[in-house]
Amino acid sequence: MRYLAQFLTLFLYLSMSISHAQNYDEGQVPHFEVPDPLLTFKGKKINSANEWKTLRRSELYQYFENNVYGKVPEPLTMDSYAVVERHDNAFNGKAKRRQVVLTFKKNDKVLSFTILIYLPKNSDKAPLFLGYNFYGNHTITQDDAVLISTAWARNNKAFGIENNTLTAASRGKRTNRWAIEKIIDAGFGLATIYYGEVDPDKNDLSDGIHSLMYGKDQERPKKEEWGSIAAWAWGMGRALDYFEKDPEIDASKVIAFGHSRLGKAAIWAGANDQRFAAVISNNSGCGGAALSKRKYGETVAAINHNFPYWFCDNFEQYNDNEEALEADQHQLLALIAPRPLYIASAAEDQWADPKGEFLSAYYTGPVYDLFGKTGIPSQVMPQNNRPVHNTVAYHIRTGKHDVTDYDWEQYLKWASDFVMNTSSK
Ligand code: GTR
Repeated sequence: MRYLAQFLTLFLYLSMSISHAQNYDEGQVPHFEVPDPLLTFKGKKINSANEWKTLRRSELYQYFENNVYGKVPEPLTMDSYAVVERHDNAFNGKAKRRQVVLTFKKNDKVLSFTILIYLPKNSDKAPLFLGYNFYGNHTITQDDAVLISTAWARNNKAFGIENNTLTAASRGKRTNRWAIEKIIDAGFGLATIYYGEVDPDKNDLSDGIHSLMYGKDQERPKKEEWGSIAAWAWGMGRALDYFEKDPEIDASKVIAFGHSRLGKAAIWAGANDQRFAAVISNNSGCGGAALSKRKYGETVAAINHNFPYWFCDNFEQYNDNEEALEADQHQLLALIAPRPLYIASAAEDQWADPKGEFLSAYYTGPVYDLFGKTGIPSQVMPQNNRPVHNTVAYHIRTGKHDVTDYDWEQYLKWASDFVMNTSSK
């Protein structure tokens, strides 16, 4: 009896660890059929851009909304905004700086977040990149005037963050990820928000923007309702609402940008809101650009296990069950069409499955074709540091999971060609 019990425990342990083991061997990637973006769930073939827009796009959008990211329970518009700080000579006179607080109210609750904006001095109405940061607006620059968030933050010894509180000790700690001067020199603005002000990145959905939408005694979203990624995506849309009111910003040229989990949020923001002119996903991986059905690196089960609050509860039905997904992430990316889309990977970031990110960008091709736009021309991955720039763009650079100057140089060149000069592309 005792042996039987021991055997059963061992068996259970092994089968659990096998099912959660991460695969990094291309030979072990399961064979699967890539779901056709141009075939409706009922089997109708889509033949035109108009059919895509009216028949297919909405059913795919709803699929991702109900099964992956979760629905926003109700629309909520900004109650007010205030430009709390402004200066016209930031970055040695190159840039204008604005800090704008947006406030939301519902059910006797209030939420505010602060957008830090740098705009090129010589532009009347600037295109801009909008992207969240991980540790507060003040970490992206040495600029002393940048306000320090009071929202909850993850402790980080190297950044001097203790007691979940941000202080001046972390000022400028993430300048390496934000090529602000290059962005300004290329004629773009940059807007950033500390994501923890919209929804703290912890396993607790009773706080952040979620809390404004609950009924009496409710503490969790329903199973088809939003997790944190959808909350962050929602915040990007609200920032865009503000940009539409700001005469210094060209709201028709706002590029949603994000790295990693915030790359997942940027893609979902671009899918939700077709006012975003373009989307850039930097190393977004599982639940972002990477194909889930490849089960390479991070899997659906792994991400739901480690971050159970990022997606809606319905997503859990696909743990170790990617076969059951009726749509994969290339179809999420296709929701960005016909707008410019850039997917970037890093060679050492195998957890994010660079090949799965590449193929996902590649498989958007038929949808971009319908609009006469050019996607990724070949199914063969480009070499490291050899970007492919079309309306759909891709690069894999050498190095780790990160955002580097190299990445920004590519984004700026591509955005100048494909977001600013749209006539010929
Ligand atoms: C990892 C997570 C990834 C990615 C990354 C990040 O731990 O597994 O999906 O989002 O965090 O955001 O840096």
